[in-house]
Amino acid sequence: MQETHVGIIMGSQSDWSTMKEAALMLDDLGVGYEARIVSAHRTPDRLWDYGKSAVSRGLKVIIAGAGGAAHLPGMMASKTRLPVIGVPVQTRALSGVDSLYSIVQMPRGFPVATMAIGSAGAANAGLMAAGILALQDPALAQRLDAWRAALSASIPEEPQDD
Ligand code: RP5
Repeated sequence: MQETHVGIIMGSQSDWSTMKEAALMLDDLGVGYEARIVSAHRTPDRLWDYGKSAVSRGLKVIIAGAGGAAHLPGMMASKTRLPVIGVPVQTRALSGVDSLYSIVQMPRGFPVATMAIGSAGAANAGLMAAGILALQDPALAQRLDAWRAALSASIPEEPQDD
């Protein structure tokens, strides 16, 4: 059975359609993960417990997605020394710029590796987590190299008419 090395957390059920992109990427690359709803505002005790136990439970990277006043990635980074990759979820009111600004402007000492807004950011978060784990996992490094090569090979040299 795959060990669970990545924690995918999100502020709400409504974030899952975005954060699923990270999960699908990890599925493709054969990386074990768990997905949990952990809200900085609605379930602060859950956030606290998750951050406190992350290292001892064997997690190595946390991907945290949230929208709007997106405090989850930063709060998680303040609670664990594990690398935290932040995904700004696209909001309706401000198109995710609010999420991006909330996540990216961390004070010195508590970094969050902030991805692009929305599903591309979530997919890249999966790739980033895999890249971190691949530093210590040669088989995963090979799978990641193969994934990247396949993506490159799929890009045609010349544009086609629609
Ligand atoms: C944030 O508020 C969540 O991360 C979500 O992106 C946003 C809206 O949440 P819901 O009202 O859809 O539950 O905490």
